[in-house]
Amino acid sequence: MSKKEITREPASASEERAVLVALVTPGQNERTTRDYLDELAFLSLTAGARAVSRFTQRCGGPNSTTYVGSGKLQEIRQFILSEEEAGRPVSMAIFDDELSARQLRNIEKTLCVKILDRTSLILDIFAMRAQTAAAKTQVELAQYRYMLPRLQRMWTHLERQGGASGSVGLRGPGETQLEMDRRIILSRMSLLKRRLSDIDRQKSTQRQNRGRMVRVALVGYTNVGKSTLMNLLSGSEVKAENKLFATLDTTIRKVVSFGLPFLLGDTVGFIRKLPIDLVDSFKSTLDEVREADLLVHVVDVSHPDFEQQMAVTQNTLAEIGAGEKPGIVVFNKIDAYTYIKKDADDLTPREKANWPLEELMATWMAQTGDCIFVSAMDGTGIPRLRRLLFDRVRTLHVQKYPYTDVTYGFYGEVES
Ligand SMILES: Nc1nc2c(ncn2[C@@H]2O[C@H](COP(=O)(O)OP(=O)(O)OP(=O)(O)O)[C@@H](O)[C@H]2O)c(=O)[nH]1
Ligand SMILES: [Mg+2]
Repeated sequence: MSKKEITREPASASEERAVLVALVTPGQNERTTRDYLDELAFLSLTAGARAVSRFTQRCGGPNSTTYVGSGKLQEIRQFILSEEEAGRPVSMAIFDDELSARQLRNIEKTLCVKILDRTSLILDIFAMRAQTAAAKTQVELAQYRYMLPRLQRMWTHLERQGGASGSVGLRGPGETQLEMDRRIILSRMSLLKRRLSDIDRQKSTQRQNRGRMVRVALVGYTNVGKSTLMNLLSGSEVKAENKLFATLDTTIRKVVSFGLPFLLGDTVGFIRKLPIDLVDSFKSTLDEVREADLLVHVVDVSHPDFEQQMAVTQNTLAEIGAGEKPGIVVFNKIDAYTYIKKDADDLTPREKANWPLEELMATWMAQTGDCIFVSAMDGTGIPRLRRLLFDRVRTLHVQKYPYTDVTYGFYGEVES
């Protein structure tokens, strides 16, 4: 069984139009696929392309040559052709999972539009967002890492031509070109790695020179409000917007809470299906997380999948070796929390989507003491968050710098 949903929304002149493709498999049910596609649509919008149609296919797993079955691929092709005829050209197809060189080659041949997958789309956004030398170098390295195993597809047509005509001369350049490309990329990659290790060294010296202060890092899924909280707590002006991966570079600010100074860092957000290779490329950015004394895990409680987003964040933290760090959980955006109220005579089992905020709060509070519910938007709970942070930072400070004489200033009244 397959399903096609078409949303015809007007695209602005400069905006590209895209179709999205995903699978429903035994390990990924229809609802999860829909959520992934919602996120993919948001990612593509962030990159500058409006998703005009979604194609899903129910199957045992991705087809090794074309990802979806050939019938589905034809259906997508028909849609692209009909849009073209109607004067609304679709310029790309975005697949929700990482595609192999072979899949890319075959799909491209059939659909004749640009083919992207989740990873290359994320890389594209990263490239757009990178500001500092460190971020730019990291993105370029990640792009080459992605490109290298897929290089061949660009040259197979030349090799095939050569093979068909039996012309060694034609096949030769194809292979040589491929070899050359590989060599150029590999040497560029080692240059980038060297550059990154220089940057790492500089950063680590900078970190050592930061003085005797506890280091706190804001971590969490992308778009949950980390930068907004950073601005609120530190009085800085880090860019915060309703786009994925607004922050790519780590920003560190000194915050003085009730007289006690500490360092607060804003970091790159995490996302589902982010290949570990890519996470690896962002080592410099993630060092801030790895070396923090306390992690503030920010969660967008108004997002229907916030629990899954929390799990993704925890897994990513574990992958980078920061899974065991002390932390607090900040459930943000409580102003936007909504639930479906059930009628008294509705006897169907109640789900989490039907929980009022108070119930959700009580459940999480019972599970973990170190959590707090706030709204960075309207300021609810922020004084309590400051107080909780202060308490945790003070404890860590005393442990880390037992002989430092810290005179704590004003403790202040904390609103409840
Ligand atoms: N309703 C509501 N929106 C919020 C709240 N906090 C942040 N936002 C909005 O959420 C969006 C994302 O906020 P950011 O602070 O950029 O989120 P981030 O976690 O830094 O995102 P990335 O850097 O992209 O990973 C922005 O449009 C904010 O205005 C809140 O408490 N309530
Ligand atoms: Mg941010």
